[in-house]
Amino acid sequence: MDCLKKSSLFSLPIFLLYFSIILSFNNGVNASHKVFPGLQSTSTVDVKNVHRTGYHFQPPNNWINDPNAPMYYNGVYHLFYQYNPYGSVWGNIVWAHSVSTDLINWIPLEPGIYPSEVFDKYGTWSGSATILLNNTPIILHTGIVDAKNTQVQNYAIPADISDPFLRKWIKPDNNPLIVADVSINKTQFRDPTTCWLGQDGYWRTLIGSVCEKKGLAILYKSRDFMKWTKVQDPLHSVDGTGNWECPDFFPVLLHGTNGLDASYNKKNIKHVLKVSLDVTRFEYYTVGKYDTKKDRYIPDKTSIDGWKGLRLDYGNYYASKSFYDLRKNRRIMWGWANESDTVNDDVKKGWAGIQTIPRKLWLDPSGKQLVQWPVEELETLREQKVQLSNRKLNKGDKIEVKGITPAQADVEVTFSFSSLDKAEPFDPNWANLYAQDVCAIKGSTVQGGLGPFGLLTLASRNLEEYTPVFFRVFKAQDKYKVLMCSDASRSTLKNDKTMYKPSFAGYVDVDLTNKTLSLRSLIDHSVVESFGAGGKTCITSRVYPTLAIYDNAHLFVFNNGTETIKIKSLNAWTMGKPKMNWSFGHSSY
Ligand SMILES: *[C@@H]1O[C@H](CO)[C@@H](O)[C@H](O)[C@H]1NC(C)=O
Ligand SMILES: *[C@@H]1O[C@H](CO)[C@@H](O)[C@H](O)[C@H]1NC(C)=O
Ligand SMILES: *[C@@H]1O[C@H](CO)[C@@H](O)[C@H](O)[C@H]1NC(C)=O
Ligand SMILES: *[C@@H]1O[C@H](CO)[C@@H](O)[C@H](O)[C@H]1NC(C)=O
Ligand SMILES: *[C@H]1O[C@@H](CO)[C@H](O)[C@@H](O)[C@@H]1NC(C)=O
Repeated sequence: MDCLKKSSLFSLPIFLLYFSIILSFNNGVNASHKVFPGLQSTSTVDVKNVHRTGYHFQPPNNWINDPNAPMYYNGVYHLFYQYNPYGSVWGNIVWAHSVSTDLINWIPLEPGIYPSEVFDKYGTWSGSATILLNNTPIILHTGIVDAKNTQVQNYAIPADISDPFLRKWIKPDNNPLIVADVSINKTQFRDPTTCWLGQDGYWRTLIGSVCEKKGLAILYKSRDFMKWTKVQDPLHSVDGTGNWECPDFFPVLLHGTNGLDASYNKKNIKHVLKVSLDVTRFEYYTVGKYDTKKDRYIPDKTSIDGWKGLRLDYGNYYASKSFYDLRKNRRIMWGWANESDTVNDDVKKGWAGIQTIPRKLWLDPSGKQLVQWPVEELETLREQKVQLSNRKLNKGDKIEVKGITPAQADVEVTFSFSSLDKAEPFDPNWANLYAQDVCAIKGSTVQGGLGPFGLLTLASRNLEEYTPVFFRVFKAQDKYKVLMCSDASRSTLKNDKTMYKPSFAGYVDVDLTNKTLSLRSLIDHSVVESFGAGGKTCITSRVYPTLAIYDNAHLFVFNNGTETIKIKSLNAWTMGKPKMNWSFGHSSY
């Protein structure tokens, strides 16, 4: 592939078209993170706790972003993450490190990787872990070598493999392992994946990149993990999608919910390629086939390959990374949920960013999409429980769920209805819109036929503030379309026009034969993570109520459609606080 050297004359009209689309989304900013040089080392005066999460992963203060190199090794889960030790905006990034035996309670350690050598002096960015055949872990990650943002791929290994927590990591002198050749834009060349071993005995990794607006998953091969060569063509690329960050490539079983090691490659599988699209700041994936002879990935015809494609999550969720958990034979994914408030708010509150609850993921029996579900360990935090069943909701009704702490809760509800007849017609013009745009038109206050119905989370008593998570069923020409929304537009009374309050939404590809729809929401002070239809569609919203805080937060179930909805069953729990012993470690940066 000679992307940068190729004449672009032939593709100029297409290029211009994409370019204008990208510009209209992007406001001209084409960097991963907005950079605020003056604020990067502003230390926190006062850590504001009101919107801190109770059971999500979050250090005591400062900025965090991408989860890095998650792995399970010798009985211990490791989570590294991009962290600014000196401030609550992006900058000064090191790899903070925490360990756990259950994915819920964590012990913080000193940073595992931080800038110190010529090959990473200007930054230690994201990367992944691979467990080698001799059962030792190795990390591949991106180093920034100069002020011009030149990116190379480095490796790190544990200093003492007998230390159960793998506290210290070494970056050997033969780094960097991979540098960009002339065909690659070296400022857009990052985030190596977990490596997989081909039948030919070569390790492979993907590196995210872009060339002339074509997103790329560049493929490298190595026999000994030290000497890497670029494969001529990328594993996959898509015109007009812009820069690909944090690619993730893994096999999934055709049947069942078990996970597979990255190198597994037998007949009973498909592959998934996930990329974080820098331009839209969302996570897209396709399900497809990995042709190992050609070393190419081909998405199935049922998977849209681009901005209209499936997203892992339709909300505040980015830079996710999955790993194979040998302990429970499952694939687990971590994702970063950024803040939706303003940079000034982040500086004031002294922290920014959380990791979402780790999710188990597997292929839906249809073979067309993934299913995601919070890891079962989360249920150990469930405390007081309330239950409702067989409760009717007519149009305009709402029922309060009492007896738990709605600001820090886990809610599972199954709705049923007796007919699909009242589903509203789906306007054919909406086919060109994103689900989010349809939700902005048809919100919870717009009465409908079959829906809107769902939960009002983080609600103040008189609904001055609330974040509704709900369904709305439409009748399109040949089928029903189920819209799921998590709408932040009324989430806060804070009068700041610059605050991000999107009506996040996705469609749910679900069989309505049984006339039921289920929803689970993890509510945690400033985050609502929701899973529709057993995890087929997931949406994370970050919200900042001013009234609906602590004990003044309420939870309601509502229906605003003419079709009567029944709460078939509802189980809700107060969630406890995991141990995140933050006084331990955090000594030396
Ligand atoms: C490389 O990427 C940067 C950042 O997007 C861009 O400014 C620059 O023009 C690109 N260089 C080339 C040669 O395309
Ligand atoms: C239901 O619709 C009515 C009429 O638009 C609106 O006033 C009310 O707030 C809606 N209820 C919810 C829970 O959004
Ligand atoms: C419908 O319900 C039956 C009985 O509970 C169940 O076996 C079946 O899987 C359900 N079908 C769908 C599409 O949910
Ligand atoms: C935190 O961890 C340290 C070291 O393991 C231990 O001594 C201390 O008691 C712990 N503190 C809490 C509050 O759990
Ligand atoms: C999270 O923050 C909002 C508000 O500033 C931005 O609009 C999003 O682009 C951003 N998301 C990511 C993944 O950075």
